[in-house]
Amino acid sequence: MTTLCYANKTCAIGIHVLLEEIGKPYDLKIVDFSKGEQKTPEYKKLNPKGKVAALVRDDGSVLTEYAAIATWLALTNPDKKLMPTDPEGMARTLEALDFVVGTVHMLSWRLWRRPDAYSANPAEHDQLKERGMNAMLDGLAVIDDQLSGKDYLVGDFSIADTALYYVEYWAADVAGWQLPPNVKAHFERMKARPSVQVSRKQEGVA
Ligand SMILES: N[C@@H](CCC(=O)N[C@@H](CS)C(=O)NCC(=O)O)C(=O)O
Repeated sequence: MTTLCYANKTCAIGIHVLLEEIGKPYDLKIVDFSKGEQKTPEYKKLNPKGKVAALVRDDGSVLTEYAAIATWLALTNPDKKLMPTDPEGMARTLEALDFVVGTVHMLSWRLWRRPDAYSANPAEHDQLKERGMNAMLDGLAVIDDQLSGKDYLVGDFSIADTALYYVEYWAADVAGWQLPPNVKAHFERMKARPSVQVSRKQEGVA
């Protein structure tokens, strides 16, 4: 049995969607940030980084980091075709995935969401949030161009799309920003997938 350790409405929603796409049994664990559960000794025994997503695999070993978990899920479930297997397609998938996770999420969204992590001075927080929002919208504009004429980031649906889905959810539904047109269409396409609908229902996002 695969267990997903998961925090409500965070980047782990993309891993949740992937597990639904794969369709094998798994357990969902909610790590409640409002109670600081990600920093408890019990959770840090599982993931010393004190973050989600974390995946406990059938052999009991733990895998962390979105890109690593998503790539491992894709490679161990080749019949689900969650990423291309040719060198060019694989490289393009990781390129798109890394941009979403590394730049749009970690460098941009986090600045908007957690200005306190960058400055202890509340007077600076509005400016930091504005920089985060602008960086996020710049990143989404780049992705909008990449999506031109395409349904998904690298052709067919892939692990890069589940990452894009979680930042779309944050930008549109949490922050209330207008998504650029191709990104908005991608978000709607993702929400039409049964896997996303299950995950939204379980998270109370729908
Ligand atoms: N680079 C990590 C990012 C993990 C991360 O920042 N997770 C956030 C939720 S999206 C988290 O667990 N935050 C809890 C905290 O910082 O206390 C990944 O790709 O999985």
